[in-house]
Amino acid sequence: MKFSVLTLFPDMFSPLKQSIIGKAIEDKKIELNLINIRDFSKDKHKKVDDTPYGGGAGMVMKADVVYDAYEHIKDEKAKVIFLSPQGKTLNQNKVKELATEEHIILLCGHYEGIDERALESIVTDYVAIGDYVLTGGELPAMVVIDSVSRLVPGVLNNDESAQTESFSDGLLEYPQYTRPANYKGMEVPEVLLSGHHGNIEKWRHEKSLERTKKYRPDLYEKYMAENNNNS
Ligand code: 58G
Repeated sequence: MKFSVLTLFPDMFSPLKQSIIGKAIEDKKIELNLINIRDFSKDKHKKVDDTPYGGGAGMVMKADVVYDAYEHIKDEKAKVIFLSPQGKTLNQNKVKELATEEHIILLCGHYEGIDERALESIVTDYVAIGDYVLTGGELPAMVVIDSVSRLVPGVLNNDESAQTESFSDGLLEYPQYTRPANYKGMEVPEVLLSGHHGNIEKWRHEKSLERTKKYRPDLYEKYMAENNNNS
């Protein structure tokens, strides 16, 4: 899986060089191609933005500079995602769909956004990570890269965990425990020490339902309607 990022701030992506995603890049399970949009400014002052037509506050990224940066990495087969508060909110289903792509291009805006004509010519998908406004698309782009990368085979130690976890069945994850069995008087639930895999699975499913009902009643109702049961 290859990610190409068009950004004015390529250094903001250094956190991805840490931990699991960093290891996946080293192991060539994923590739991260950072393109500095400013390198495509033809202006002697490396200008990338200008004041908005019609007036108003702030600056707008210029269509020609953004388009020329895109042309440098152009790939007809790739999805081009613009991270924007106007996009469709990312969820685990969209993440799964993106994980089947070979090459994803992420376009990050800054200031008041990007000239609409550049967006119309290159963007295939508009994605938001939530209903709030940020100063740039870089943090959302990192969220997309992280969430999609962990579904790429070989990125997690345990590929099974990405499939059996929260949201794969529309429920929240069950609680986890590790040694010691008694921590400050708080015991690990007996069933988890029993070695009875059938009972453990049943207990975990009950806990998932209980948590989902308590913290995400919206997801709980959806699960109950889809699975048509009353447990
Ligand atoms: C309005 C405001 C239009 C993604 C800002 C365009 C990007 C939030 C998200 C922008 C973002 C999100 C400029 C800064 C996009 C541009 C960027 N804010 N919720 N801001 O995913």
